[in-house]
This record gives sequence, structure tokens and C-alpha cells, in this order.
Amino acid sequence: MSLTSRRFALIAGLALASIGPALAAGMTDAEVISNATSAAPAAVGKNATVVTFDDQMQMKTLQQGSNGFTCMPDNPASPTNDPICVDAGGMAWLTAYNEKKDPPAGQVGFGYMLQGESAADNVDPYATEPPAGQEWMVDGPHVMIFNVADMLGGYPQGEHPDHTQPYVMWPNTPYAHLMMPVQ
Ligand SMILES: [Cu+2]
Repeated sequence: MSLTSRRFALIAGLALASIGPALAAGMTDAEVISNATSAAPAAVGKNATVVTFDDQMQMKTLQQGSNGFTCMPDNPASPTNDPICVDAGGMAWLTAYNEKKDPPAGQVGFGYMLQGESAADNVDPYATEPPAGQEWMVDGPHVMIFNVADMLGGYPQGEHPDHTQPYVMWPNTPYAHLMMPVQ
């Protein structure tokens, strides 16, 4: 994920950016749902809860799901289309990120970003722009495992990892997670 830091921030009523209001501008609820659920395989997106954020940063549910997944639409503050769908563990991790708290112990999370994503930085989970002189990190379609920060030693942890193979986003932070390209 980058998940992009901005989206998360927003979620918290803070900043993974301003996903919400800008995104919804000019889009119908059906279009937002379609964008959000495109992050996951169709069979998952169809039965997922879809949420977005209003201009007060309050979470708004556009579709009530039944399979434990929650999808969020593109973060308009990042340069690429990056909707995301996460399971309950992924949502717990995302909420902790937003609130700048430690993720809950012992709860692994999973997420899909099948449209890819862009992240500002692989070092600072809360960066909203790339460091001076650097570009946004752009990932293709991928899945993610969250809340396994202390079990990722075997995967690349660098500042500029190879994005074509599994790597750790935001290494050495509580929000380290495994990014796994699927294309
Ligand atoms: Cu991702």
C-alpha cells in the first residue's frame, strides 16, 4: 500500500491524503463503488463494504458488504489510480496507521490493490510528497500482508526496492508490510 500514506491519513481524519472529498467530486456513488471494488477480484469486490470520506473527513458507507472486506476508492492526491480493498485485519492495521498507533498485536491483515498504487516514499509512512529530487514510487497490481512487521527480514527492505518482486514498504516502522506484485 501505499497505500498511500495520504489515504490513510485521511481515514484518520487526518491526512493518506485526501481521498475523500476530492475523489467524490463529480462521481456518482455507483462510480465510486465501481472504482473502489476494482481493487479486488470481482467476486470479492461484489460483496465488500465500500467507504469513502466526506468533506468533514467522516467515513461514509456507500455499500454495506457481507464478506469482511472494505474497499476504498482512488486517492486523488496521488498520481495513479489506487483503490484498495482490505480484510478485517487490514482495516485494523489501516486504522492504527491513521491514528499513528501500533497495529493490534497478533492480527495479520491482507489487502488487494489490483489497480496498482503510488506512494510518496518507502521510508516515511506519512510522507505526502516524494523527497526532494525523487519521484513517486509507482507499483503495479499487487496484494499486501499487514501487521507482520517483525517477520519480514527475508525480504528487500531498502529505500528504493525492486518493485517487480516482493518487497517491504516502510521497513523498520510499525507499518512495515509485504508488497507482492501479481503482474
Ligand atoms: Cu499497496
